[in-house]
Amino acid sequence: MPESDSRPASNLPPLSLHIPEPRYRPGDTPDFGDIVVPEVGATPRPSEDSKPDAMRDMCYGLVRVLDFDGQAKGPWDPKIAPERLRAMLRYMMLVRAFDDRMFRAQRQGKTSFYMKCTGEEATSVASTMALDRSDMCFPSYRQQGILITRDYPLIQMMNQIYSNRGDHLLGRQLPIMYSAPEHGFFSVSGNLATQYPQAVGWAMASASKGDSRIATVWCGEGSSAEGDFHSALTFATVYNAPVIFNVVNNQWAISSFSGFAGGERTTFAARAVGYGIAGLRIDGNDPLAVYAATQWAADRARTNNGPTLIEHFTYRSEGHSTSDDPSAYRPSDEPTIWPFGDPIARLKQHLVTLGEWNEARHEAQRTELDDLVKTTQKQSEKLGILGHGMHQPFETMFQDVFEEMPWHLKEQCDQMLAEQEAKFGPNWKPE
Ligand SMILES: Cc1ncc(C[n+]2csc(CCOP(=O)(O)OP(=O)(O)O)c2C)c(N)n1
Repeated sequence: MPESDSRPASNLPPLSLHIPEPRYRPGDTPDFGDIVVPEVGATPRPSEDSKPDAMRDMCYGLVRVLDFDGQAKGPWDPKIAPERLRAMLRYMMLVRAFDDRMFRAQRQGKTSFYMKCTGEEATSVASTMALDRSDMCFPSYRQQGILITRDYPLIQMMNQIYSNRGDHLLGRQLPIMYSAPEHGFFSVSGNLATQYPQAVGWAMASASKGDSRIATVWCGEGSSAEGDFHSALTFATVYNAPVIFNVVNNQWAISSFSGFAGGERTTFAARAVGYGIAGLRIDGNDPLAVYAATQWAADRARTNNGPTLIEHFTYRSEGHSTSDDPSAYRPSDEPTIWPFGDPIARLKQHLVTLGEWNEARHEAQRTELDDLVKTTQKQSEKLGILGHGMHQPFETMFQDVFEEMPWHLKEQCDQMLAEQEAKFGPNWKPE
């Protein structure tokens, strides 16, 4: 043994590896009593040009505006007019109605796949409402609320989910991987966190062109463990990019609890500290806190004060996707005992407390939105559902791989068309 390695190891304790384990498994009685819930109004609101190191405490606290009695309080209260609060409630309810309907469509075999965002509606709807329409959003697959808040046609979302004749992505993408750049909604990619550095690049381009638009990007807490997350934060801090990073900490990444992404030792907002980026940790089930934090970060970015990372502390109430059964890895009552409640119920209660809403209006709106979703679904289904033909001409499969089709793709396309003709005849078209 070389001299330098000769330290006697005999009386050192054996090393051991820590394997994170969620506290509660199916059959256990979960208890979230130890989650620190600061008083509403107790968290100060620093100015939008604060230095990131003055924001340190914000990364470990929790910005809250709505208390559990439905009152808005404190320096973060964005003081939104009732009309706009009702619009926010309507969008969140529409997202939920849409999710419920599309989930059912998958169970009926009309589409291959769907993902809901139940319980997380505020993290996309309220933040989108705090942005300008021309700001660019880089979503993960769980921010359908952005499209809905920007009044994107529901039928186009459904056509994409059904990969039908009306699908403007021509059936090339997995259901829910929407793309609507003209609505400020960047194409959803299946590869987690790739949108993070892309959003920063977009924000850098905006700044380098002297534009006034900013970028916002979302990922889950699980995805924050990807290398792209690090690249994005590094580029953003180096170039002071006008970007808002949203980490939706819904506690779960499929069956992995947040501890596997580093959540046992620190908060996700605290990742901002090491990069010299402003960090905010907020109650993600409080639509007013989401709105206020986004507005703060947008003002900061727009005035060249740099990027912000917002951790939305929330809970994924349902399965990860239609392919997931959460009862296999967590207690079934966890979503209902989550201490921050439901974002829709909380905004509803706030409006009722203000005297701007009531039970009858709520029920009427729910019925109206269910009907809207149902009617739109019928229209979309006329353009095709799963298993009822291919709906898109086969040759579209070869288009847009490159801007211009190279010779070898043309050759493959011609070969396919010749086989199609031999099999189905010259006038055949997909249903
Ligand atoms: C690079 C990459 N790794 C793994 C996957 C498989 N995958 C899809 S979703 C997911 C969990 C992501 O969890 P989180 O980021 O917390 O977001 P959530 O689904 O909770 O919204 C995983 C591992 C993937 N799509 N891409």
